[in-house]
Amino acid sequence: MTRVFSGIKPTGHLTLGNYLGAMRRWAEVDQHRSDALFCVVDLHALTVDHDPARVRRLSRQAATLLLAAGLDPRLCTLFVQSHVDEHARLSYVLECVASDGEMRRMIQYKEKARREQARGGSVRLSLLTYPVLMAADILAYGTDDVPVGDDQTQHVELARDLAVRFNQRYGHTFVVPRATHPAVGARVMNLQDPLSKMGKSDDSGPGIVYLLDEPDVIRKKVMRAVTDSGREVVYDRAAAPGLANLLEILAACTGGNPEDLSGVHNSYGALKADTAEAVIEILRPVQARHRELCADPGQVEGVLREGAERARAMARPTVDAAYRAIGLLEPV
Ligand code: AQP
Repeated sequence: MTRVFSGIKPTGHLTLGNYLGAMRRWAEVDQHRSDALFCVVDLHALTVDHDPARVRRLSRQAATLLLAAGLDPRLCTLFVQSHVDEHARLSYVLECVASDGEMRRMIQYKEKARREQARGGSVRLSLLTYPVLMAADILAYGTDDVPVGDDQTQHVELARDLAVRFNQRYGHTFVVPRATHPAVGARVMNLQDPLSKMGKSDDSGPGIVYLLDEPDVIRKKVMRAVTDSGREVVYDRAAAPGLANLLEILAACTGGNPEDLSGVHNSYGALKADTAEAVIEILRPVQARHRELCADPGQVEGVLREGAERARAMARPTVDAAYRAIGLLEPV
């Protein structure tokens, strides 16, 4: 059975981008068709300026929202990265096959380092090595497929390169993984800046739809989305990125196709109103289930405890094998 691994970073409240680009497919497809592990990757949240209490709160919230979105612990393994030591153990070994140059070429590193510097902060070393830890997350489990939004493709490519390099130098140890993407919703853009991804740690609140936003808030955000000059509703990513983003969101929520949907709206207002209602409808059951789970926090804790036990048992043999292969003496 195909092994699938994917994660979500508790760096902010989860967004519609996280849901359409990743979580929904994890729940609807991946956990049913594969041996799937999903992880709240909290160590990754420490790579930028952070508030410890907030990271803890967001980690719990992310796990709760993943369950609310439909992950079922009878079908998949859900856990928190820092509860399984194998990730950090393997990350160090992979740092020994990665190069400084390939880390500095990572687009997300360049963007986030720039952002940290603009805020007057220093760039943490862990931001540079983040993709290696992500490679460890993936490789520790013998992962075949990594379902992600297309912003993560470069990081999965790095995991592939490190797996191949390690296997060539030290003997076959890792499965070489590949990224898989949803057909629509792979890149949901910021409503106020349709050339930038809708990212949960961005500062532009009005451009981001959060999974726990109230319907009225969603309506307001979508109705105020930046559109393009012109009147006709056309689907053209390059010439009309704001409209294209709305059409893609509507398509991802309704199961349609952005091109066809452009033909059925004769004004920007009508497109926005339909998109807002489609988003509200798709998030309604997730929000309801989230409320139920919040009333029973012991349930979420139990899922995470069992998930970490299962994950540990799955990762340990591969990480031990990597330690032996690279030349470390077995513990006596
Ligand atoms: N806007 C997006 N469109 C489609 N997919 C997205 N994902 C994130 N944003 C979008 C996908 O969600 C999964 C979990 O993402 P993550 O939390 O690991 O990190 P990220 O990609 O860095 O997401 P954010 O929201 O942009 O976080 P920050 O702002 O902290 O960097 C991934 O599969 C991702 O592709």
